Amino acid sequence: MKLNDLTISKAIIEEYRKKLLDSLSVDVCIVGGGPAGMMASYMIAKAGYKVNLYERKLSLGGGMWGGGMMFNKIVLQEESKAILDAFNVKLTEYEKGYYVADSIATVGALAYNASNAGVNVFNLISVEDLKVNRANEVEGAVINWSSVGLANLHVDPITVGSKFLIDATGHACEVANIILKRIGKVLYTDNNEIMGEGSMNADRAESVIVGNTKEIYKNVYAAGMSANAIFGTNRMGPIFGGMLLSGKKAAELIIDRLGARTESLTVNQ
Ligand code: 48H
Repeated sequence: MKLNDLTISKAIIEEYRKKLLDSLSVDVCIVGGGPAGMMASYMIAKAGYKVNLYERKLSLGGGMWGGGMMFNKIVLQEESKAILDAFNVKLTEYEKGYYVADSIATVGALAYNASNAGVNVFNLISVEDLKVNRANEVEGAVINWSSVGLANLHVDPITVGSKFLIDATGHACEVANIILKRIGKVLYTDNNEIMGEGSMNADRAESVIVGNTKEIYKNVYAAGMSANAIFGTNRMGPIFGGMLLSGKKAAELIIDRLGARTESLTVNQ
């Protein structure tokens, strides 16, 4: 077959344009495509809702690729085994209750299943601000190409509307920071601010992360490492079960409010 370069260009532009227009007003915007964000997006899409996943970098995966100190293996505990099994990620039981997975395979499985489930994935796009109405309610995300920020260009962003947002930005808890900057000290924490993450303690951190996965401001939820940072609890190091369970919990809370039953975790073949 003789290939036409212009058809290739047209195919990319038209298909991306469709995706962009289809994602201007959605049920949920997720900021951050690490393990927590990918997991939440998968569950929300599987439940039949429209969800956008924004990732600043070229690739999804956040801090998962590098395992611990660039040794590309991750540890997962018993409670998260069912999720990895559902995604067909190979696990080795290192010691009773401690499972080891290949970080590359795990990121790949999460990204593949999220995209296949119908998540509108936007890599290379940063959420730089929030859409806030006169009643100080968050109504969506303000997005721009990450390259605009990297090149320090003065280019205005555009806006996307959503009923709910998830801060899955990891240690930086960027959505919570934007709320503090734009709206004030209104977070649903003890001091209404970001309480800051505590020292490394896997046992403590993983035992509280699902509980910390909750609404941080009206219609805005925290998932993953940002949840522990916002509520002032520990970091956990290279154990990733809590990230997946937290993403799942955030999705369940939002699906509940959107008014549907959560589909059981299934993997698209
Ligand atoms: C678009 C953004 C923006 C933005 C950030 O860091 P992540 O992997 O986050 P989690 O919570 O899914 O997983 C945390 C885990 O990776 C980790 O760091 C652990 C377990 N640490 C323990 C420890 O002790 O250190 O992913 C967040 C993603 C990244 O890919 C960012 O690029 C992206 O969010 N991001 N994307 N717009 N404003 N801010």
